[in-house]
Amino acid sequence: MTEELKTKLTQIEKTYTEKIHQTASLKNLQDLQVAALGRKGELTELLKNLKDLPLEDKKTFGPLSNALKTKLTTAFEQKQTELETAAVNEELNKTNLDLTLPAYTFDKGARHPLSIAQKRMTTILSRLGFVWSEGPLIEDNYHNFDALNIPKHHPARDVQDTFFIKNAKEDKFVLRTHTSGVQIRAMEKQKPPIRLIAPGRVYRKDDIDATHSPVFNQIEGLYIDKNVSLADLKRDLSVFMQGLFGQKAAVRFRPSFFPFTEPSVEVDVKCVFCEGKDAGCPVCKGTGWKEMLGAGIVHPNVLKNCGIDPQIYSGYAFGMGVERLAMFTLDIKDIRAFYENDVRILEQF
Ligand code: 2NL
Repeated sequence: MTEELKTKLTQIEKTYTEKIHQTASLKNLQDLQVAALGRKGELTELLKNLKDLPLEDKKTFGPLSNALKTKLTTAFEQKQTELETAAVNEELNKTNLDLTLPAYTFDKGARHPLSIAQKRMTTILSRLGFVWSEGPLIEDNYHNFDALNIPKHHPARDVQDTFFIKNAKEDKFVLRTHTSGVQIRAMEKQKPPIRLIAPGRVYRKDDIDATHSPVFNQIEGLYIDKNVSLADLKRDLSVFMQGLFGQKAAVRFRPSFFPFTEPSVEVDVKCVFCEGKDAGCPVCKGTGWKEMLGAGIVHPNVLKNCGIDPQIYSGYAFGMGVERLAMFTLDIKDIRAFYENDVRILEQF
């Protein structure tokens, strides 16, 4: 019995070592491995029978069989690596590939400078609690003009300033000239407090030049609550400008007029280049200030139009051009640079 086992072990070792050596295909090797070490493999079967042997024999054959198992496993692995390497090499020799050549380069995409500017602005505003809101680009006359207290004869409604959409018989749709319609809808639907921004594309029938484009981007903001005043507006816009331009940024209000706010203000920021110290500063033209946006306290008529009682609530609103601020902060002199998509310009940001 023990002699028989010994022969068997030697025979398994010899057969498989030889066969592994001779085999030239991975498939073949796999079959061999199954035949020797698989669930019903020769060596596996042998190991299963060990448990019926007398203790003394177990002591001899146990270690012997296990050593053989390890030896064969290693041999299979080595052969597999050898065959795989040979296969890859053969493939490479066929194809004339030169793996030492540098890899192909390819152009990476990047964010558009306008997207960068918009993101910077909206990120700061969202930290101040403003919620991003959107609405239709094609707006009805009511949400673009009437609800905003813009009178019927106002020049903004002129065909020279606004793109009207021919809609069957009625001429009551326009390409939105500002994103205010988004805020109007929010006030119609929500009860105050309301604190939102409406970033997006707007359209005006301007002739194209270095600072004008018929399509541009705006961010409007609206805050409605009890007791909202110009002081809140000034504080929030100061913090916003500090976020954009650094701690030294200061804002100043100048009186202005918009039909939808009363009082209305233009908001300037202290020139971040010369801080008002250079009479020849090309950025602020020596004035020390740079106009940034328009704002004001929401007109009571606008609140009424949206079902909000101006006796209980008040609010501020502001609007600014993304291109204008982007041109200022990125030092771009011509608005057309944003739309012509010349990669030599775009890749600089
Ligand atoms: C500017 C000025 C402004 C607003 C926009 C607004 C919106 C609602 C109610 C009241 Cl729903 N006001 N928006 C207010 C003041 C100024 O924009 O020069 N934009 C480029």
